[in-house]
Amino acid sequence: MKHLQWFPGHMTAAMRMMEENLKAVDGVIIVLDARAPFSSVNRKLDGLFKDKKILYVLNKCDLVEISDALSAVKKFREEGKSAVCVSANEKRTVDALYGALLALFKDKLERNKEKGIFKPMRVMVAGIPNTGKSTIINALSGGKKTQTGNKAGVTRGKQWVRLKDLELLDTPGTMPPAFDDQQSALRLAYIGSMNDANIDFNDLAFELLKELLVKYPELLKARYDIEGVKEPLDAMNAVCVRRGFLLKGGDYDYERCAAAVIDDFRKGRIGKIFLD
Ligand SMILES: Nc1nc2c(ncn2[C@@H]2O[C@H](COP(=O)(O)OP(=O)(O)O)[C@@H](O)[C@H]2O)c(=O)[nH]1
Ligand SMILES: [Mg+2]
Repeated sequence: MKHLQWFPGHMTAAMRMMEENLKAVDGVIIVLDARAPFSSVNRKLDGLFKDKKILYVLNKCDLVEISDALSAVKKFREEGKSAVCVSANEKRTVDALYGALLALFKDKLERNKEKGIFKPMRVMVAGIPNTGKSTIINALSGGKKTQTGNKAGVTRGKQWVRLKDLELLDTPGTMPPAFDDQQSALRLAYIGSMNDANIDFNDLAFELLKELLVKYPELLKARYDIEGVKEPLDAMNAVCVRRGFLLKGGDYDYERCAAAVIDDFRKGRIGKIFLD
């Protein structure tokens, strides 16, 4: 597959917005995708926020086995980082996230209270595109989206969402300027964090099937009713036959096949798949 492209230039404005707001925030939620929690870390953000309290949120945990989610969280914690598993659409986990945020700021909130200060902790919500940042803010705020308007030291027009003890700032997704390896870039493409417009879906589905044939052959077999397939091209062909993705004249319609496979994966229809 040709080298995946990404465009740091498009991310510059978002990075600048975050830098400008850095002074105004007490901490940061970095939202990761639980299907690829290590690939979806943007080290540039980790660097930007190095002096802030950071909570890593592995979101979309409904799309992976709970054991995979928990062992990923454990790895973050072993590095001394605060991390939690969340499914933005599951209230119980969103409540736990709120609890984890309060715990992160417990000392400061208590110190403020002793001084008679009752101002909310300000938290920026950052991460690569499509990890569920906006959904999490909506879930935390119960969809209220109480906007507190402009704040001193904050770029005009910024929308803060006020919760009881917290105030959240949504940010646009930002990609790392470079990837350690092509594997991580591919995984971000599978989960929809890359711009699909720059991606050849046939290649992407081929690479995804290659990976799944090794790691989750039983899920592929169950989803597409394909037996004894070892090679990704054979898997593409078998899916075309099973689903009737055929062109006039009987050739395989790889485009429809690829779109279906990627969509199935993204919606969790192939099963619970952990990529990292
Ligand atoms: N399955 C699942 N989908 C989610 C979850 N959180 C968000 N999404 C979906 O992921 C997509 C991107 O969410 P969005 O909040 O716009 O991401 P953002 O770009 O980080 O702000 C949307 O289609 C959401 O419905 C989750 O916990 N589980
Ligand atoms: Mg968003």
